[in-house]
Amino acid sequence: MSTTRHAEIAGAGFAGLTAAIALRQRGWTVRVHERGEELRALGAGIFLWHNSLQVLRDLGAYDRVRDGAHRPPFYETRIHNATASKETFFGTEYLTMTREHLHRGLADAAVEAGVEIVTGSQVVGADAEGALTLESGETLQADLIVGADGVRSKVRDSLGFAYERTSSRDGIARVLIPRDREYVGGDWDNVIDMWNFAPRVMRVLYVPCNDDWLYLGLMAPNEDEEAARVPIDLRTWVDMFPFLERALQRVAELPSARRDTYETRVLDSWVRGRVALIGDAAHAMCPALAQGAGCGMVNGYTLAASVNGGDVRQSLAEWESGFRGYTDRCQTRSAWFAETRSMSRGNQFTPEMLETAAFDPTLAVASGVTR
Ligand code: FAD
Ligand code: 5PR
Repeated sequence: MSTTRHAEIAGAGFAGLTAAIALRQRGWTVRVHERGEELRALGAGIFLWHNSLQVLRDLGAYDRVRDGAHRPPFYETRIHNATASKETFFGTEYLTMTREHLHRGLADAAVEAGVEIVTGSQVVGADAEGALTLESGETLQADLIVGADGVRSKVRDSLGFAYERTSSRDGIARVLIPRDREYVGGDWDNVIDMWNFAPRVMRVLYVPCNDDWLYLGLMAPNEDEEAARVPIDLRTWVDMFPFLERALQRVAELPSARRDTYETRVLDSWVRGRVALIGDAAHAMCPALAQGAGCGMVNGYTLAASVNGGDVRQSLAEWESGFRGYTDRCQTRSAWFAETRSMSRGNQFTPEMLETAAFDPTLAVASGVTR
């Protein structure tokens, strides 16, 4: 009788791919279903912090992600164009990169590890006994089902997990444009979080991703029709950020600009029988602490480490009670930042606010100490 255990995963995003690599490296056979016809990441840039970078190191995927990413010297906060703080987070490491770069690194590592990825495969639901159902009507049995199918998770909703949901009052248009030193002069390697409150609330988050690409996040309240428009209303943005005019012109020229709002969803549980939820399916959060993908990757990794023997159902329940706290606290803190906009004051990344970023899941897994 074969002792190899098998996992079916819904969603080839950052969380699903991380779980797939970690399970495969622990001897599981793994199949990932991605509804998209191609493997790719939507969106612009992303931050990864120590917690998820430690996961990448343990999976052997760190070097390929670091190469082609950016390590900003400072996280600078400006309010009404005056510098409020230049933070280094007490040495907590982080990298910025394009989403495409991170996604390609994870997808390549998954394929090298022997994960089977099926594109154009849409999941419609799961059951707690370990069955995954596809749109084609096919039902697949597994020892473990992972729902990593994002904020509108079919796996989650087919099983009727209960959740509380709060929507954000601000939204953000996220774009990548070519980097140019002229946009901000000598500070151009920093992350620069530029806030304005008068005469209206508008914010530009400036994030170098590598030598060539700059991620800009243009945030405004949803109710401000001019500032929330996409493609962006160039005059409205240049009025507020005149020194960024050349960069904003490039943004206005982009054909495919989109704008997203965000929400917090807190589930009563992440686990039902043989099914576990990770990533936005389990814990959609506000982006303020830039930890949505990071937590998803950490939880995919700790999940794989937790089902390394014994009864899968019991291991999953222990995984949730042992590891969920870091994500819950991050969700709460991120939602508070989004609600109060208090990041604009600078020096807001206190050790408490950095708890999830500084967490080392590889040490927790090795030592068995969780919280
Ligand atoms: P997703 O990335 O949504 O991936 C889900 C995958 O599943 C997709 O490939 C999708 O096509 C597939 N799928 C969906 N439904 C099905 C189905 N039925 N069948 C098969 N496949 C399916 N996080 C960070 O860590 N750092 C940041 O800097 C950061 N910045 C952010 C900025 C903003 C403005 C926002 C809104 C979010 C930010 N986040 C950040 C959060 C991050 O984007 C998400 O948490 C992360 O993408 C979630 O990853 P995931 O793998 O759970 O889900
Ligand atoms: N961090 C990042 C981000 O994209 C956003 C925020 C923080 C990387 C989006 O606005 O505070 O909202 C934030």
